[in-house]
Amino acid sequence: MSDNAILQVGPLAPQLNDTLQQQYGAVALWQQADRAAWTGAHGASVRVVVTSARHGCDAALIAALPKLQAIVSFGVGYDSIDLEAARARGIVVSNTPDVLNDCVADLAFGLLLDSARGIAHGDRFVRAGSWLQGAFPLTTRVSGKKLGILGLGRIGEKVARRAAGFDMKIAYHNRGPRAGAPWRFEADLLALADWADFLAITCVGGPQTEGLVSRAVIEALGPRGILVNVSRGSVVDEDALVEALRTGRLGGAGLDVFRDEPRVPQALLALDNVVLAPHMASGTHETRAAMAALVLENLAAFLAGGKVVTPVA
Ligand code: 8YV
Repeated sequence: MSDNAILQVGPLAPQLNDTLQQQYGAVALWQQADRAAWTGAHGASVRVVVTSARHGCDAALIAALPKLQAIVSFGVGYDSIDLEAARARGIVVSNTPDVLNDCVADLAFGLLLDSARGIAHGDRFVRAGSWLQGAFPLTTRVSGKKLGILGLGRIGEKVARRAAGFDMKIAYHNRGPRAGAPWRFEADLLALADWADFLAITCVGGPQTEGLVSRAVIEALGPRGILVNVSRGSVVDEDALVEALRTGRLGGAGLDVFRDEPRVPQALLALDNVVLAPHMASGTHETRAAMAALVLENLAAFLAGGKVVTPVA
């Protein structure tokens, strides 16, 4: 392996950073004073990029690395990686699917419970001493309600299974019905939102889902409806969402993802009908360790045999 053969785009978990640097001699791109100057001088020696859903790998970086053969990413989402540019050059791309399904679904359900039952709001209420002045307002029942799932993939299915434990009625919208799925397929997202009490977004990000949850979908969910998003901020018309939450045209929301992370629309900070989370759905010790292990497995497999374990389809 030549010097600079592995390039790490941004910081990952400290232990993973250490392994990549010490065991694989990975170069930390984010620590270079001038990124373009570094790729200009050393780009031709890079064979593998290690990145994450957050740090990505765009067409410009791919173009600056003429010998690049693999992009190994930490995270299941790959909307920040230019797959077309990678495919055009025969570059293999891997992600970390499955190992995070449970934790992401857990958080989706947590956000749903919190948005409906006002757990974080109740916590603020107690801390502020407001309980001494009177009772907390009534909240929304979750058990037995209708849950719409946008994107019944591996994570969406885990959300559905949790919902079944709450005796919920479940329907989903995908590009087409998913073979073997026991839940009702709804071809029209607007109809799904209209039917559902709650809509959970678990689809992929990127151009094919950009703005799918439009103003019309948000308004179909309605003043008593709750939107939960653990996918990508890009799936939702965020301006319409903020306005609907502010004016009561949407009942509530639980959001782990935003369009311009870590910046959250200022208007949301003052609202009690939204629960805000800092893109933390996969962020447990257990899941992040499993994701890191899968990154290293993909890297080792590629270096040993030119194939990754979990390629992006
Ligand atoms: C990660 C994610 O937290 O897997 C994904 O696609 O969005 C999250 O699990 C994060 O993006 C990793 O950088």
